[in-house]
Amino acid sequence: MSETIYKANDYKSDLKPVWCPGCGDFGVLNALYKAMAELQLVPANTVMVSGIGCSSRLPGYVETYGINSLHGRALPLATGVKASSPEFTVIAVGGDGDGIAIGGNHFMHTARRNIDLTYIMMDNEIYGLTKGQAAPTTPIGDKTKSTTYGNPDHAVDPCELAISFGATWVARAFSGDIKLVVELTKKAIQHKGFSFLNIISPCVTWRGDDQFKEIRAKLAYLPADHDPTDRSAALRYTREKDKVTSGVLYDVITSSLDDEMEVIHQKAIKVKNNPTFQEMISTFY
Ligand SMILES: Cc1ncc(C[n+]2csc(CCOP(=O)(O)OP(=O)(O)O)c2C)c(N)n1
Ligand code: SF4
Ligand SMILES: [Mg+2]
Repeated sequence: MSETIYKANDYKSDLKPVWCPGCGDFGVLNALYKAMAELQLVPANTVMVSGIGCSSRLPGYVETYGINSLHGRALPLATGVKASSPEFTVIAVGGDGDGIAIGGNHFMHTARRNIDLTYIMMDNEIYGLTKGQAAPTTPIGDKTKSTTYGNPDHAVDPCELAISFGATWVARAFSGDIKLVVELTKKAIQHKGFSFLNIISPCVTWRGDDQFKEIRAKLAYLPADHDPTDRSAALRYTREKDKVTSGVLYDVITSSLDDEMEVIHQKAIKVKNNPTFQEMISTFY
């Protein structure tokens, strides 16, 4: 029996993206198709999960299982999918608003559990879908639909948050830098544990065409001698002002949620092999 070889086009669904022409999310999607083909991900063993937002439409454009869920809830749902079906490759995707504003609490707890899934954030520093309100990533002073005199709030850095929360693999890229986005998407999926890929993905409609130019002007790459196991160095690079530093900032190996659950499982089996339902329930009394 001949084995199926998947090409990038095989991962395209019948739905055509409804994103505005020039939206940065096209770059993320095209890079994802390529990365999936290079990894030969089996569509029937892959689940894409998102929240709500322009970027959260992405699962609909990929020929795998997909869930376009509730605003800010991609990560708890992805956790449920992975915990119940560990053999699946689970990729959560969404926007900066979805993941850091309403979903910020879930981001923290999913990262610290180090569950083996990938989280790709399409970061345009704005709420795109709801017509241009400021997000937690919007720079201070920027004028948006909700901050007409300038944003009074300090912005947060998603990579700094991810490292602080306990993510074991953290990287940044720019959606116009397709080759790097493909490479980092592959690495993120291959990482055992919670991997977080922050992709700066311009919103041409609410941040203007200039966002591409502005990001390109700030684009920087981690030096070849950067040690991704060095947490302080990773935090130093991600905090650099006026730079969008791309590459793998942080990469460490520690036990993942399924490793820890297996330890508990083994302990429980030692106490009582094949317990009855009543015996299991009685352990809670
Ligand atoms: C509970 C709830 N609150 C608010 C909304 C409205 N809402 C939908 S998408 C969104 C923000 C989207 O921004 P982001 O996640 O950055 O995605 P983008 O559209 O920029 O890709 C908001 C506030 C909602 N759908 N559900
Ligand atoms: S509003 Fe912005 S983020 Fe949404 S599709 Fe258009 S360009 Fe992309
Ligand atoms: Mg956004």
